[in-house]
Amino acid sequence: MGDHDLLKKVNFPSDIKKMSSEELKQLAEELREFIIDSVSETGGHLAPSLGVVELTLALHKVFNAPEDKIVWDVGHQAYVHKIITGRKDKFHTLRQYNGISGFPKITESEYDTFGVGHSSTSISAALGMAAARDLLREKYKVVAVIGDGALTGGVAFEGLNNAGGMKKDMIVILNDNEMSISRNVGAVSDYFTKVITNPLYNRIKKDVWDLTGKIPMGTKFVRESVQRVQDGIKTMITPGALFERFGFRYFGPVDGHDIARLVKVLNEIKRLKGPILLHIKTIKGKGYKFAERDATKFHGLGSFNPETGLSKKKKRITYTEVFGKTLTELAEKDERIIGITAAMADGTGMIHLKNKFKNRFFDVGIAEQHAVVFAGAMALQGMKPVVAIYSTFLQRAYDQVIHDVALQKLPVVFALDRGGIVGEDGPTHHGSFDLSYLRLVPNMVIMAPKDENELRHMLFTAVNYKKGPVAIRYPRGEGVGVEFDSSLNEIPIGTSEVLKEGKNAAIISIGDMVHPSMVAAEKLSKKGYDVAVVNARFVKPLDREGLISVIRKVPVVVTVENNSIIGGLGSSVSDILAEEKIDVRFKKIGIPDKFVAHGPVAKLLEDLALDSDGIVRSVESFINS
Ligand SMILES: Cc1ncc(C[n+]2csc(CCOP(=O)(O)OP(=O)(O)O)c2C)c(N)n1
Repeated sequence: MGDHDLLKKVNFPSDIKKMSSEELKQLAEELREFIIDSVSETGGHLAPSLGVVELTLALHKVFNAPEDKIVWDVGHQAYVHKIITGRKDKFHTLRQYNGISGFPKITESEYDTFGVGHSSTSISAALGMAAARDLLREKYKVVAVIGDGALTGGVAFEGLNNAGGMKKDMIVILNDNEMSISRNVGAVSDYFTKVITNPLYNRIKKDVWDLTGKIPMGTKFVRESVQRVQDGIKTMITPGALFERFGFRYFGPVDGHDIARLVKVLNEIKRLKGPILLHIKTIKGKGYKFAERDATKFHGLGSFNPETGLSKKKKRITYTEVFGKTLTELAEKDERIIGITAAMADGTGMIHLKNKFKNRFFDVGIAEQHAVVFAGAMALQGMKPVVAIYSTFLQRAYDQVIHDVALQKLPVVFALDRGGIVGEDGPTHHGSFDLSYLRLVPNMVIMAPKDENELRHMLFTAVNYKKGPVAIRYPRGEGVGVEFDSSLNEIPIGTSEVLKEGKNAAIISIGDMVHPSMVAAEKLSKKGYDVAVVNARFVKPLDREGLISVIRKVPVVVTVENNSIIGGLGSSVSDILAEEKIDVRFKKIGIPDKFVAHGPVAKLLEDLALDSDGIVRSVESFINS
């Protein structure tokens, strides 16, 4: 690693204001080394941040943050922003327990203008700021930075549409690297590629930029005429026609790694009125050969060896892999099974289906709402859609789950990966709410497997269930390490299983909490307590009869779930107790009514007393209270 002579001197944006283009270029290289080195230890979103080093420097040189507002979309690319806004010395704590967040966070820094983690919100947030600014007669600039992937999300278009109509002064920078996590999809992305690779466009691109990229001068009449001609030319031959129709003035595309050019262009457009869109072209993972070669792997990853780019090997198969492989296996036998992902083919394991049955795999872009409606319609027409969406991102499509799928009893399978605490990505990404938010939806079947083997049976059960939607939620990361059964069996809907009998207390547990509950019961038995353990398997329909018969045999019942304590498994068991007037001492263990910070999953679960020792403590003290 170099000496980082320039980076040493940089802590705040004021430190780069006077730097020349040459110095900024050098600083960009130093920043890349610094980030690669640090993220190889902490893990994180490497390739997105490497792609916007020059853009971030240019933005902070030209605009005056924190007065001017820079709004990052998703926020996974904001590492340079963090480093040069007072957090260089804490950067090694990125995503670590008690360390700085992997995403912009308003409580972390005044330079982080809006909390983010989920995609496609930046234009709406920037417009909200611009509207508030004007009402309060303030003067600052507002700049949203959105990726071409994030632009596939509907909310981004809602923001564009509203912004173009409101004509507020604001700038949207489109960071186009042709990648979402995998290659970007959809008509807008195709359109950019087609226009930009068009030979006519390429021949006159430079002249057009020179002609149209400057602020019109002269009298009002000249200005307006020039403007009209410019707009006409641009609409014909630049990729900006789309944005011009949305009421934005379009500039670009500009090489997003040419820092001198970026600074010049930003200085020019900064003074313009109305909604402006600047289109820049960047390379995801720029400057780190492994990330440039495989931007999907380096989009977000755990620790790795910076010399080789190799990640640490996982010990056991992950739930994601088991899901993806089982789905593909099922799809081999049933040609009506199709897979849908909202831009997460790799993250959800759908990639296995894509590799085998390309025409039965649908990447719809970062468009969870659309994914769910699309799946509903597919189901109605006789297909068996399996929609794999991370628990936290299905929140986006809640109304579609209710209105488009459940209300019509459509047999859509929701594979909810990353259910429960997810770790380093933190509160924007924990899947803390799904059991609760799905439980109140009529017609839903909700299950959660105790291990990777049960996940296979649940998926098999789900694709064969015809009466309505089924959600299977499972955690991030490695399975428990159990053997797989040789055949797949349907689990009767709404049945629990008693894993251990006991007379002092019963633990009713679900999903990834079943295994630690069993370990806790063993530890309790060494302390002289005879505790039963039930794997609830279903939150809906709950195994009413089965659970009542267990509950009636013990004086103490404890439910354990890696889900909000409000509205999940514990709440549904407590409903039964009230309805049946069962007199038993009852306690719910789960995620309390707060947003859980980031850190390693094991540590966070320990803090929440959701590890086996925590369960032992809770059960023992409750028995003795
Ligand atoms: C609602 C939602 N769905 C999915 C994701 C997961 N996700 C994070 S970044 C990303 C791709 C973003 O692509 P782009 O905006 O082009 O930025 P790039 O990483 O290419 O710089 C996805 C799908 C998310 N953050 N939010």
